[in-house]
Amino acid sequence: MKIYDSFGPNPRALRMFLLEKGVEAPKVDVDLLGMENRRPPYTDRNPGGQLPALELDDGRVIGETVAIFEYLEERFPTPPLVGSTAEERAEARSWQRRVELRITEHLYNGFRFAEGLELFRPRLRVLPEAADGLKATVQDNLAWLDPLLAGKQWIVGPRFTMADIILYAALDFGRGVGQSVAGQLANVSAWAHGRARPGACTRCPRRSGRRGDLGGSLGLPGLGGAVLLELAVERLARDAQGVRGQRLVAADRLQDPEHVAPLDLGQRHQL
Ligand SMILES: N[C@@H](CCC(=O)N[C@@H](CS)C(=O)NCC(=O)O)C(=O)O
Repeated sequence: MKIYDSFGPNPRALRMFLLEKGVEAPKVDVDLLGMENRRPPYTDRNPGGQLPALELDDGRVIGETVAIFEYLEERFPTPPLVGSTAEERAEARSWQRRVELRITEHLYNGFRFAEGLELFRPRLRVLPEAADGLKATVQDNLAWLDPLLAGKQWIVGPRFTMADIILYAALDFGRGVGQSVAGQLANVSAWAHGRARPGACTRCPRRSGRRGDLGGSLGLPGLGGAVLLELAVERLARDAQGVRGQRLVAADRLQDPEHVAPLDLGQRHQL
């Protein structure tokens, strides 16, 4: 098994999923900025032309983050991140659909059609005129989600699932591109900051130096400096941590498996 990896929230979500499962797999870095993902040989393997992808030992390549999650869940059922019964799986899948169809897809397109415009113009049809509406839709649907999270530890309820990982990766990305969660959404904020569980984050080092202004100095007008910095920091952290980081996380999880919260996840995984 081999992961085609890059910066960006979807590959990050897969790395988190693997860490939660305690599964290690070799990673091949694909140059997303250089559009390696949009041409052969990558598109021969994954015609969707996006990341991540999972190559199986028999050479087949699975694209689409959720399809990869579902495959990994079947191969490595413990701990369950979809569910261990038909009912649990159905619950997690219905929340995954809601989260993606109502929130994360609009958030990503809002970015692609605005701050990411020049990066995405050569890749797909961009609709700059839709960006503001998409970003507003994200906020509308976060406002819809907010009361539904009241009194809940995780999106599904008592169980941490792929829906938490998917939403967390998107909202943390959103923070870096001007699509933060509105402060008045107390339940979403509490969930995103791990405050849903008192003390969940007390042991977690804060990531620093994530914000800044690299401006257009890297020759990518339209891609905000904050995004570039975020991507650079993410890559550096990933490269620096590598397998050692994964082992530390796995050891930490074993000692204290209860203390895992979404933001905690991002920080503890250094991803
Ligand atoms: N529907 C895909 C979306 C994946 C996606 O948007 N990946 C981004 C990285 S986070 C990507 O490949 N962007 C570069 C591009 O689209 O060319 C999935 O769920 O896996």
